[in-house]
Amino acid sequence: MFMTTKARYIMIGGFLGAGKTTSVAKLARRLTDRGLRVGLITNDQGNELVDTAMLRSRGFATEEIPGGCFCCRFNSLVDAADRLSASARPDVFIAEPVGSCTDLVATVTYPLRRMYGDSFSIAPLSVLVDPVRALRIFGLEPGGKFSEKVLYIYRKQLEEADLIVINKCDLVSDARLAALRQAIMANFPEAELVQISARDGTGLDAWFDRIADGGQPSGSAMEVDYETYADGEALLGWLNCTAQLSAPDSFEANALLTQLATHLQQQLSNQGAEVAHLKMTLSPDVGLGDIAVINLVRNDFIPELSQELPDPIASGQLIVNLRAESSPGTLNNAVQAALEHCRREHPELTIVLEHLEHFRPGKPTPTHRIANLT
Ligand SMILES: Nc1nc2c(ncn2[C@@H]2O[C@H](COP(=O)(O)OP(=O)(O)OP(=O)(O)O)[C@@H](O)[C@H]2O)c(=O)[nH]1
Ligand SMILES: [Mg+2]
Repeated sequence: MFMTTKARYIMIGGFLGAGKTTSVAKLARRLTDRGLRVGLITNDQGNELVDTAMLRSRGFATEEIPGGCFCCRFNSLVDAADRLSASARPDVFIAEPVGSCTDLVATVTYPLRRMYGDSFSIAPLSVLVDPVRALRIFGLEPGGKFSEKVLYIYRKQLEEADLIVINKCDLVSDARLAALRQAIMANFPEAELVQISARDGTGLDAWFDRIADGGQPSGSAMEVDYETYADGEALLGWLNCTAQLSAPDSFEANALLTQLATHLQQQLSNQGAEVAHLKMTLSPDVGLGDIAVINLVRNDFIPELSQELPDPIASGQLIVNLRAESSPGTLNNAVQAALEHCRREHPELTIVLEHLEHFRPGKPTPTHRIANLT
């Protein structure tokens, strides 16, 4: 390792679409404003990541580990930290694991503590929760859910959390939040519960203070049935794609992203695919680094532009990252149809597909697993 003093290592987990990247960006901004250097690490099962594009567009030093989760690519995680150390010398690393990943304590933070304890001081593990999704999963409200084996992963994520962070509290009433808090406390009594809105800033100070200097507890890590975990991940379809978009004059990037997302949403709902997270970015080829970002976190919500471009653009790169409970082929058909729809609606637009992969995540096989740290 390049570091001479201990850097803080903060991991922010949680299911797909819970608000991890939004929170990472907020925390990174807060730390940067206090004069600290931050290094961010993103992770995905595929390549060409929306999260990396989004965090880099905000000016943060960001390394990505594509093509597999942190636990299965532990050495890549350490290499990414080394690269960041060489370039940005971070005081604080913030890592976002894949949203379908669990067992992070035994396979990531315990190995880091045992092997790199001289370099890193490890924060308690935060696991974010989208309250609308969680109310459905805990059976408190009706609405689309995932299959039982996917929910196994969801519950395991919460079980290993040191801090369960209910995010998006701006979206739900106090009564709904109280019901959710009660359900979480009854099911996961060991965890500390925090309530925030990464979007409007509510509760962030208290949470950030808690992960800025608290230590991670030791002891037995939770037990995980890797067969069920693997089956759960394999029920999810994964699609990452990039395309180059251009027009002789210019086109409205925000409107185009909204149209694409809405069309995709319709296609996926028609196919009975439960969307976990559809996220897309459009990065202009020229400009100051601003990009447009759109997200959809469940079938019955609306695609939300979380970042917009102020002006029309002449050309740019589209990245699509789609995760849903469905076959990869269904996701591929939906994306192809949505792009085709765009071509028909905007004959002036040239759309050149550069990269497309669609698959089910493979069985997780961690590089290390430390079941108990004393
Ligand atoms: N209303 C509301 N929306 C939020 C909040 N935090 C995040 N979001 C939205 O939730 C969506 C998903 O946010 P991300 O930060 O991309 O979620 P993520 O957990 O990183 O998702 P994956 O990386 O795909 O697992 C985006 O549309 C965000 O703008 C919040 O506090 N309130
Ligand atoms: Mg993310």
